[in-house]
Amino acid sequence: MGYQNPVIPGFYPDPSVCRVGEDYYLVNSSFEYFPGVPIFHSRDLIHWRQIGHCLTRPSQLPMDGAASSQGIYAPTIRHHQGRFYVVTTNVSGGGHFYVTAANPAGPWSEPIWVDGGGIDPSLFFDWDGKVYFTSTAPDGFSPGIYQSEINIATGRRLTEPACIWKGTGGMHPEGPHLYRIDGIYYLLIAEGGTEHGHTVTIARSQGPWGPFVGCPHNPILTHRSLPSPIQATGHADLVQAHDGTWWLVCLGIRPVYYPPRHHLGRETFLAPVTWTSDCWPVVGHNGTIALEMDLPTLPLHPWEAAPDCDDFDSATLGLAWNFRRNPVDEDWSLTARPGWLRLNGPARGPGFVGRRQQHFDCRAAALLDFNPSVDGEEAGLTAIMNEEFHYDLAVTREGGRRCLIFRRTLAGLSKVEYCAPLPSGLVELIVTADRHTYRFAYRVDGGSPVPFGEAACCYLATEVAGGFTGVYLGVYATGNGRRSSTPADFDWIAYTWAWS
Ligand code: 6LW
Repeated sequence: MGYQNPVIPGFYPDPSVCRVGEDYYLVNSSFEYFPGVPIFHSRDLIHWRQIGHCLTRPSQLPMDGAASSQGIYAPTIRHHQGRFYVVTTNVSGGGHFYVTAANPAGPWSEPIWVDGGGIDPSLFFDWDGKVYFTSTAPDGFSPGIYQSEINIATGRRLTEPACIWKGTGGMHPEGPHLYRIDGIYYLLIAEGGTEHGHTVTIARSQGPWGPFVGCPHNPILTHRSLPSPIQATGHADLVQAHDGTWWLVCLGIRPVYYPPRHHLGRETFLAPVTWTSDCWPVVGHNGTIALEMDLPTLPLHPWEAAPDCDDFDSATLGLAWNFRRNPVDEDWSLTARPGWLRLNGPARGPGFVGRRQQHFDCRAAALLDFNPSVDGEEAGLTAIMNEEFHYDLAVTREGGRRCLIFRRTLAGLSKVEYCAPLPSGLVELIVTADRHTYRFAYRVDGGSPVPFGEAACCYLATEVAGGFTGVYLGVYATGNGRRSSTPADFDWIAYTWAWS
């Protein structure tokens, strides 16, 4: 009996969840990655399958010029009168907006914008038909949780933003969600910042505008100062299950080293919630959660495992595959060479297709057909946190010869550690990870893998590289200053893992 945390491993932060009947839907922030806001479906809050993205069109998600860890911040998903609403913030273009859909798998509408700054917007549909928009402080306002009544059809604020709670004194009051439970209004927020001081706090009131009184046992969830393998728990959302039990999703990290360093990003965790006799929530084990949660769950409903390998035989990329920012049509194709992913190395930064590294122990491999005709053209496999921090195993051309390179880029400083001539023909590029090390290798003509470089995971960690995301494993191509004259074709990409 029980389940393992995280319920969605890898870079899936700022989770928000809603229930429709016996179905649960969850969204995460996605920052500079495109498509944006992945959406998951579950029948038991434990097994989640991705069913799509909420932001699949540049008109919904313009990200030109978005820096790493900018773009889409925390979202909230709600369901009201037959429609789904996902509200979020594009900090690189436009600010707060929401999209709606009848089918959570999409298509989702064009954005409906809500003016005013701040981040972490949430929507609450009250019993009297009023709709409230809640977020962190708009620009120029003092820290706290602010709220307006809005016209849900237009996004127009009907009342000026008003501070409804400043929290318990932790820095960065954020991630607000308003609920009406047995006639009482509860306001759940995060405080302390999304690092090791992260906490979840809650307050309640007789009305949606307050005054809100804090829970006597705040913070109701925190791992700060605890010797737990889970740290930075915070940014949560509450949901009542179809059997009447209560649950909470939140983000957390799993550092591998000391001092704490995490490279998989902030992940989605699940905790049971019980209520005290005076109607305050108790999260998990008295305000903490564990990797193994040995307790009664909803009836389990596992999904069929996603395929380990994408052989690019379909007309669209699998849901796990993302671009960095808006893709440019001429940079990639699934039809130019049917059954292959073609990347036409752009002159600017690389054309990239990748997926989150979701497991400490995993292996990614890709079969590449690339015979560069101009020195400097490049295509390969990468483990990347951001443009300044990544490890690459790539085919390039130097001095008129095709060669294989292994390169580390840390703090923007790149060094080719190994370079060796590479005969023409297909080459399989491989990276194998454990908790501490990425080991790169290549294979030609079906031979045994040849080791070709290794690098420490910890130097791609958030504490070193910064930001809000997590490591991606992917393929790329670049002309390094001019568009490649030779396309890079990938026959398949495989990602396999061992739970750890
Ligand atoms: C998000 C804020 C936070 O907007 O980190 O963990 C920010 N919480 O609420 C980016 O994910």
